[in-house]
Amino acid sequence: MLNIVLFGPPGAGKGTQSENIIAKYQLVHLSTGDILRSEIANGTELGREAKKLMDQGLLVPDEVVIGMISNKLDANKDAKGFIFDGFPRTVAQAEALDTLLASKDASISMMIALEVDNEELMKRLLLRGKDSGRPDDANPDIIRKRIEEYNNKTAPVANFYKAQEKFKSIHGIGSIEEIFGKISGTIDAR
Ligand code: B4P
Repeated sequence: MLNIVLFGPPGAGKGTQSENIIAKYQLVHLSTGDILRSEIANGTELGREAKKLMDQGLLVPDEVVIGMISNKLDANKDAKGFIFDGFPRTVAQAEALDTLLASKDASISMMIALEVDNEELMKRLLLRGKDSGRPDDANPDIIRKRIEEYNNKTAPVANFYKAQEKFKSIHGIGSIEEIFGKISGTIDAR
């Protein structure tokens, strides 16, 4: 199985590059952001609770996202592998993911981290906010809060995968094709 964690700050290109990775390697896409937005669109209780946090740029509680991922893994038993996009976002989520995968005799193959500076992140997210309808993209203060949450809670997840020698860093500025070329080179060299 090929199981990839795609990592990086908000706006680094995770969702964008996930589409390219799935098309080339036929992996199942598990984006916690997309799953949460679909819960919000369906007006579920989970979606209502998540929206309050997401609109402020805050992370949703670990147990909520871990439960969502567990359900998706169970629903895709025959998958060739998974791309985890926006998950794990805390060390507790990373530990839970290892446990979930071990119970299926599987493990993470690698973490690919997209490195992009704050100024470029702000530019990309405000641009997307013009037509995405995402309240968390429309306001610079909320974007700054998301970057702060990333630095405080998510950045330490890189050390978790460095300790397992699974961490691969990629410079995330340039054209989408150029960056995908570097990502697929890293995957193919495994
Ligand atoms: P996500 O949906 O994961 O959103 P994101 O961090 O903004 O990244 P995304 O993948 O959408 O953007 P991308 O970088 O591709 O999370 C949203 C919220 O959900 C979080 O703030 C949190 O509240 C909650 N959440 C999600 N997962 C959670 C978890 N595990 N635990 C707790 N809470 C969780 O792209 C951004 C823009 O850049 C796009 O417009 C794109 O076109 C552009 N772009 C991409 N590559 C580019 C390039 N090379 N050059 C120029 N522009 C580029």
